[in-house]
Amino acid sequence: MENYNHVFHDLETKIIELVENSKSLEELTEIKNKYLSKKGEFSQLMSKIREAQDKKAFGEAFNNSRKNIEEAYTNKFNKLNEEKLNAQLKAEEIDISLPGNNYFRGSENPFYKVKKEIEDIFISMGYTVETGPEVDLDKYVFELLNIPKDHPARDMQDTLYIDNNLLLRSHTSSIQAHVMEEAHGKPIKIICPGKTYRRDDDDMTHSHQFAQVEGLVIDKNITLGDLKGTLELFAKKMFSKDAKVRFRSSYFPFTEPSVEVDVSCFACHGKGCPTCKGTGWIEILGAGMVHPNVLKMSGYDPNVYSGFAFGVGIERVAMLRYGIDDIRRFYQSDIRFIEEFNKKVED
Ligand code: FA5
Repeated sequence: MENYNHVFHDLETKIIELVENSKSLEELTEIKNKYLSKKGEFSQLMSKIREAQDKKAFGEAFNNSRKNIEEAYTNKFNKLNEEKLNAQLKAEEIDISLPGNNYFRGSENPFYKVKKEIEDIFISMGYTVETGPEVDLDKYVFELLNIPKDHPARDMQDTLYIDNNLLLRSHTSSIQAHVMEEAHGKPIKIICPGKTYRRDDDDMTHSHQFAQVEGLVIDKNITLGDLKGTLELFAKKMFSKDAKVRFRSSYFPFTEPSVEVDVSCFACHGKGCPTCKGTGWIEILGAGMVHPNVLKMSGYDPNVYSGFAFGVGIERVAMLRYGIDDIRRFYQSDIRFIEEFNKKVED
């Protein structure tokens, strides 16, 4: 049997060399098209079979040579394909060792936390929340609350006037006057949180701008006992079962009788210190039974209806609740103070 390997040897060697040296799949395809396609150089060698004496041996030599080339081609194809895939994977690699982005988490000012807590306590007792204007008419801030013009009680809550009749409200009791007017003699059970303004000298427990929550209940058979029970429950829920509460008789033109409610000082536990001005107590609340004149002015018959009202300073409650020593810290926007406070709450 004749040996025809020499017919294919040179081209086979050349093609295998080209295949092995090719750098990309595209280059490999070009080689395939040029040499191995039907009309390619290598395939054309088959036409020489016509001249071969031993056609079977020629065919076998052709097939062997083609097999060698195909083997080299497949190996290279797989290798290049793998390289391409690896390169792609590398390009898309996510480096999980990189540090993540740090986002700054804001903290809520303790003032707002306490405002919400106060609201929650009273809502759980069946109160609804009302608001009113910060700039209000003299009628609502004073007149309807039994503080006529020239009444000396106006001096206690001196404030900023826009004109003779319009002023920054000095207490949230003005909201109660609005609500009573609109209720047209119907029972009321509300709290009214909001900002208030006074010509007060700023110190550790006083600010010229602060916030109060007003409470008002009007119905038949409301007594001082209801007021006392409500405020005691509030103080115990807000502070602790151990918080001491003191009721002192007091005077407000819009309540009769009137009381001041003090809570024992958080800083000295009643011994006396600068925070409580040496008294051992911090005033948080003014309260009393709604004055018959106030009921009458807003259309309630004092012989049928009675009610109680109270006004609590939100910052004072927050100071007690979280042991904050100076009221001015609430307004200074010092992020270190707020963050410190948040840690304290979470611990
Ligand atoms: C009043 O403002 C009354 N309207 C409260 C009231 C309502 C009494 C209904 C009766 C019936 P007083 O001036 O005491 O009362 O203020 C109430 C509370 O607000 C005080 O107990 C205190 O907690 C807070 N407060 C008063 N002045 C300041 C101030 N300058 N800075 C911070 N908190 C204050």
